[in-house]
Amino acid sequence: MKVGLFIGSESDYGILQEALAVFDEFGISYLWEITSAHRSPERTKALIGKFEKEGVAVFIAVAGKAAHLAGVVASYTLKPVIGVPVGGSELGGLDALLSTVQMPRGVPVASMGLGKSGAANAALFAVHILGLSDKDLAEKLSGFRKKMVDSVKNASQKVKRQKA
Ligand code: RP5
Repeated sequence: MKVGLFIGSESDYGILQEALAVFDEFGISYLWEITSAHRSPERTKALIGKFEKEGVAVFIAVAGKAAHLAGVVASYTLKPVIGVPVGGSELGGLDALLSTVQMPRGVPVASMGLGKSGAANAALFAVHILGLSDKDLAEKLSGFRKKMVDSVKNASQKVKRQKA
């Protein structure tokens, strides 16, 4: 099973990379394209169908400003859709956050937080979804969590040493 990712503009590429790095770490295949809910609506619709035919089980849509990409993707697919709002607009990303999260009842989007950590969390959330039907992946996730605990402990010890 693959993950399909869309970014609304070339300017979102730096955010996309955060998600791709997570998939590389977990050995998950993905497809990605630049397409916009507003600038290329027909292309967006066609790509959703193409990605589904190619085995995409979860979609991630990354967009800024009036960020309708995730919502539009959700309107064309029954696969789960995760939205990542992008900051940096004149409104500081609040526009993208609200556009992504405030979906009308009936067409859900799982909205993450803004920007790079939102993209990394979107990828991890996709791993959690895929892990429901893939034992090896679920074990990898468990290993990832254990490593995180170790890194928190190490940070605590390091800072205590430095401040002693
Ligand atoms: C959105 O508008 C894109 O997702 C991007 O985050 C934002 C700005 O796009 P550009 O003007 O940089 O192409 O559609």
